[in-house]
Amino acid sequence: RLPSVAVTPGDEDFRNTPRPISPTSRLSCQEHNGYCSHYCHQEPGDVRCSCRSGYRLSRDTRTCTDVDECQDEKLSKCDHLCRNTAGSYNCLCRQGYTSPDGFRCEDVDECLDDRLNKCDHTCRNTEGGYICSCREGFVSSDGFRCEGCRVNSYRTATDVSCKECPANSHTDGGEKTSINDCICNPGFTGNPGRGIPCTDIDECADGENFGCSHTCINNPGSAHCACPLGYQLKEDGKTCIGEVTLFI
Ligand SMILES: [Ca+2]
Ligand SMILES: [Ca+2]
Repeated sequence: RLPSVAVTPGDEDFRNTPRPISPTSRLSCQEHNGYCSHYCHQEPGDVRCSCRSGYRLSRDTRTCTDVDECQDEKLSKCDHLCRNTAGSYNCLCRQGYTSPDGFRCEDVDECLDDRLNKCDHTCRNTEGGYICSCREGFVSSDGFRCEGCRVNSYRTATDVSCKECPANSHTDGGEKTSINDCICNPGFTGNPGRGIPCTDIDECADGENFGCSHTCINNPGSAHCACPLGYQLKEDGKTCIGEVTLFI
């Protein structure tokens, strides 16, 4: 056997080119590259074709066709997705992953990249993504931004959303972090932080009848004085004065 002669590879496609039919005709690499798609090797009485890497010689022994590496696990080593190309293939990673070597896919730590991390407060990296969370006293409506809990509500680190203060209690502002921030409304007594509900104070039972000269009427959050028929409450709201003449 003569040594193979490599001929300048051409990208010509001879599939549609009529060529002499072997064996009667003697092919030469000098003529139309021996009708080889890629490489032509001159051999006694004939030529032998070969292909560039990533291609396979077709059954006609002349034409080179692309190898679909993605269909063969022995040829492609993609972690996630494989895309066949002419003569080769590419690996692709799903969103949230990056490839260090063009084959493997590794999770991106979005929390370490200010362009990727959209969290207002706390960022936690996850496989394929990341999760934002808000500090206590704040809540997120879109999963990224954090808004303070409104007045009369609070959120602890373990609460999913802001919780309303118990009945008859309030806070002195927003962004509250604990039920301890809920304080009883005026006229109510209790301690929500200790589980004691805020209940109405009976001001009439203070031993001084709330300062009323006659009748004391308790009501939620307060109390007021009242007078018997024929009496009138003075401007102080406490004292009933004189018998007023009734004109009937
Ligand atoms: Ca290919
Ligand atoms: Ca991630």
